[in-house]
Amino acid sequence: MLPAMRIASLAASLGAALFLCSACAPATPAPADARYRVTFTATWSAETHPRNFPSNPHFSGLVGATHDGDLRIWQSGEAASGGMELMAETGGKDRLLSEIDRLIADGSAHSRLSGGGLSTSPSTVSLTFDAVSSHPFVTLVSMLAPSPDWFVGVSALPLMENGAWKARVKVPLSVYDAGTDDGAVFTAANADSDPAEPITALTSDPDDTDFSAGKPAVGAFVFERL
Ligand SMILES: [Ca+2]
Ligand SMILES: [Ca+2]
Repeated sequence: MLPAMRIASLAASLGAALFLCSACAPATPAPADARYRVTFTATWSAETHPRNFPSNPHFSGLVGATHDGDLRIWQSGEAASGGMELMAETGGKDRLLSEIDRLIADGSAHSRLSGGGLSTSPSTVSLTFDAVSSHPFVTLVSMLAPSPDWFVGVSALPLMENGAWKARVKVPLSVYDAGTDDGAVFTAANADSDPAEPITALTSDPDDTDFSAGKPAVGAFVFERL
């Protein structure tokens, strides 16, 4: 082999080695933890939802968790957990937070989210939380009140995309029926569903409420990276 060819060959080998080396290098390091603020803006009013609009519209305290991509704390089409039932029927957070604490102990959830509610609607409230790249999904719910078992929320919303934290995510809020109480109107007396039905987007008799397949929306969550 002529020296010039040998050099060229060596250079090609080196180039290939460098290419391979960079290809084999660990992926871009996971981004650092992120801090988010979620703002819950409720627009639900007698103007947006006139049918039987209640005299004391409000939303219960925000409750949820950050978690991995496999966990579903609630999901349309699946049965509500005991904690989700209590949240959707009374706004109580304790049982759901206990369930979340167990999920944290198991490793599928990372941190609990617990914040204020809205004493009236329309109005707004916000909550700040930290997220880690190993658990970049968020689930967050609030009871629509008064109501039998109706709630708003997100389930396993991804805060990362292509390995980077999202700067802003806006989610319009449909209304879900937890499937755990048979009441048909906002102020219905307790009527435990036996057996319970799956969680569904709320479709109501038009004489009872304006909701069909969970819409019109009653507000939005806006997640913003701080
Ligand atoms: Ca129901
Ligand atoms: Ca019930």
